[in-house]
Amino acid sequence: MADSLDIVTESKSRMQWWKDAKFGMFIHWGVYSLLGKGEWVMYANKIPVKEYEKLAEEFNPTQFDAKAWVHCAKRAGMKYIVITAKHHDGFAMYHSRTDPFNIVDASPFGRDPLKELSEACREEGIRLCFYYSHVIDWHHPHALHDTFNNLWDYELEKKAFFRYWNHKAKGQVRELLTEYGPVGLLWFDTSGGLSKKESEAMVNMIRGLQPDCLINSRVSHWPDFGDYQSKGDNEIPMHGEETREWETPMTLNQSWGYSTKDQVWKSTDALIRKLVHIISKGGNLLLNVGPTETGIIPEKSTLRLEEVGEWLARNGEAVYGTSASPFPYELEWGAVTVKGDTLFLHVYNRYWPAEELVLNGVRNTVKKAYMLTDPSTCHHVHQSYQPETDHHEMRIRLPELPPEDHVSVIALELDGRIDVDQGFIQQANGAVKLDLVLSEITTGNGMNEARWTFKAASSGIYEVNLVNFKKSDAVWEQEYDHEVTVRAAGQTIACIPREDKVVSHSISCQHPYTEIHSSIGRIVIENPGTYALTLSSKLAKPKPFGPEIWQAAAVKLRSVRLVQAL
Ligand code: FHN
Repeated sequence: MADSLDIVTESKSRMQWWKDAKFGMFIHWGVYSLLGKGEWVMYANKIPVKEYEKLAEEFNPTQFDAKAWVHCAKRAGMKYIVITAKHHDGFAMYHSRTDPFNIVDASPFGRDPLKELSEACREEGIRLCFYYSHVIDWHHPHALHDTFNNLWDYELEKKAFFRYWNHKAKGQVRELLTEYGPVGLLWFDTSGGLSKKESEAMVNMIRGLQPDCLINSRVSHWPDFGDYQSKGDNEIPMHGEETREWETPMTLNQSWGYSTKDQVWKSTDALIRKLVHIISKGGNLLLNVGPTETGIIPEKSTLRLEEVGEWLARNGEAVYGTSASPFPYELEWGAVTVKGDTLFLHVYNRYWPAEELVLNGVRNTVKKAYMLTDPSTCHHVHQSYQPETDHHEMRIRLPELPPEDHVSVIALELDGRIDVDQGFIQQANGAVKLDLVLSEITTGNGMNEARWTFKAASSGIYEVNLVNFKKSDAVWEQEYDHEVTVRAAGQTIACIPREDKVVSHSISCQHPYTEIHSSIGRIVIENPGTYALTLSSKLAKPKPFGPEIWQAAAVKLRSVRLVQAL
């Protein structure tokens, strides 16, 4: 029997390719693509199984070209593909011998797209991975989820879950692991209602068939399952929020499956910023495309992916195989990654500073600073230290205009292992951002108290704001039905937070959430130095227990942001 050290070592080496890869393609494709209303259309419109089977008879994606899809992923700089082998509609997108409701036996297409993809991926060195909806299955009479079941065809009382689980779910996972060569990763979803024992049985079966195949956390709703944490859809955590490896599944517009109506596309600029932002926090980005019923990835997606790929072709050194930013907070001008003794500063062009970039808290000496796309450049760096406040400041002289499209990367070669002040320190734009997840939280009487210490580099008047993520259907006044109190530097300010400012270009807040700032008041900092700050609010909650699949909270209080006003 392997001891726990062996298990950790095994998991680490199994994970290495995925950790280095950083960027993958998610593909939601199935019979539902015919209707162009997303992958939940069967449930939303209560389409009877018999009618849905007729739709399958019309599903004939003759333009599907596995090589073209794999090239598209490769050109985008993606290193792995996760495709829906079976989504919640129960239709297998491969030739399953376990259940005839599959693309070869139940549609006129007659080809096995997963076989073709596995060959194309092998030729191109891309890891092929499968999404499998193991609990929700609206086609099978005995599939049983804790919430989302087909109750328009079947009766809850007559369901015998084991009949679905042992035959279809386990049988199909076995097929995927035995007939398509090495599988990089099995991506499970929506496991509500699955027992711990059933979750363990699934994991053990996978480990027995392909020990190197990774498993995401959604294989179970019990904590600590799988090799890494799948964040909620479109969710980006704060620094330090995750103790495990993690990945954000993200839509290019607001839908997973093909949708004719949804035209809310993320721009290339936003996509590149989100990619480097996620990597700088230590995560992977799994970015989705929803091909059409004919088998084409929509042009709005391919164009954006190509542009991301062009950027990565020039700047990939600062992305692949890097590790997370050593700063315990978000930097407002961009993101940071690390490789060996080199620090990469990904400066968002929209925040390109005039003349110089100021970075606080780095204790190392910089040996050389250059633009990643032109290592022959050498930028002047001035470093200083204030012993009274233990404050390290670095000023990097920059060209007037950013040299790259979207995000320009500055490489800093340091004199040794990166050493950064781990406290919350004021950034060059005068802001100090205190994230809830890195506070000490005391709970009690409904009103919780979060506490931080921070370093102010200069004296002055500071505006105090709360940073919130508000869900589209949330009623603000129901969440903030109480006064919030902030105490710092011997002063107390209090108010009921309002929705004062909507941040439309938020980097970490995404659909269905919007970033809202609430002004709480002002505090005076008499002298530079270290201060304690406490925040009392019902919404100052500790990290929720267990995996969060559908992001649940109506309003998430993320941070307190101080910014020097005068
Ligand atoms: O219900 C699914 C949804 O259709 C989609 O597949 C996403 C992708 O992460 N997962 C579920 C909801 O979290």
